[in-house]
Amino acid sequence: MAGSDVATDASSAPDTVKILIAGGFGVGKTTMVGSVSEIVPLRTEEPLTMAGLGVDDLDGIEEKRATTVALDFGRITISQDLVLYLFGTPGQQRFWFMWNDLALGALGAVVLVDVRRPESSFAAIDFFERRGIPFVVGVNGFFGEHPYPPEDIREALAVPEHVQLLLCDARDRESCRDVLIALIDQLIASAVQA
Ligand SMILES: Nc1nc2c(ncn2[C@@H]2O[C@H](COP(=O)(O)OP(=O)(O)OP(=O)(O)O)[C@@H](O)[C@H]2O)c(=O)[nH]1
Ligand SMILES: [Mg+2]
Repeated sequence: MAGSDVATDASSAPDTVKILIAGGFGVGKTTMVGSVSEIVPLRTEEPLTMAGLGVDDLDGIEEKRATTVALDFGRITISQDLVLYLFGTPGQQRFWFMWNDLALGALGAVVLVDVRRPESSFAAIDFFERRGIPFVVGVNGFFGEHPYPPEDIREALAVPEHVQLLLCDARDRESCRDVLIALIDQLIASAVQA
């Protein structure tokens, strides 16, 4: 019967969880959402122009041509019971006012760090700590290299011991998926403890 089919479908629908992908300017947030999303991601990027000279610090990201002005949106199915909706934040300080709205209803976050410029993601760590939103730190190797041991980066960014810190590559789907799974594991562990 059609009616009972609908009831069955509703009861077996996966849980959906909102996750933020945050971090400093140009650390690879849009790239990460794009790598891992199983749908064509929604992007709100605008070109970087001469108007940003002296405002946008392109040191280390000289090839960067566009910047997120609102959000990225993607989706990944972790298991038949769990689907993550991913919201990438804008990285530039002039768009940070949007973070509060983007964070509404988020269960957790990935703070992405560019291994060459870790300090650019310090404000993101501070943002989630202050609000008590659980997060993990993903250290994007950028050129596939990880020159510093994770504990040095943890110390440099004062990441607490209970927060997982993982080395990753924002361009690599499996690597990004591992970071998200670490976040889910951390969320489940803290829910069990509560
Ligand atoms: N080589 C390399 N390039 C990367 C990597 N991640 C991102 N990029 C490039 O670096 C630039 C910045 O990446 P984005 O994904 O736009 O960074 P973002 O954090 O979304 O930037 P904003 O939204 O402007 O804050 C782009 O040109 C990417 O193609 C990486 O892991 N390795
Ligand atoms: Mg972006």
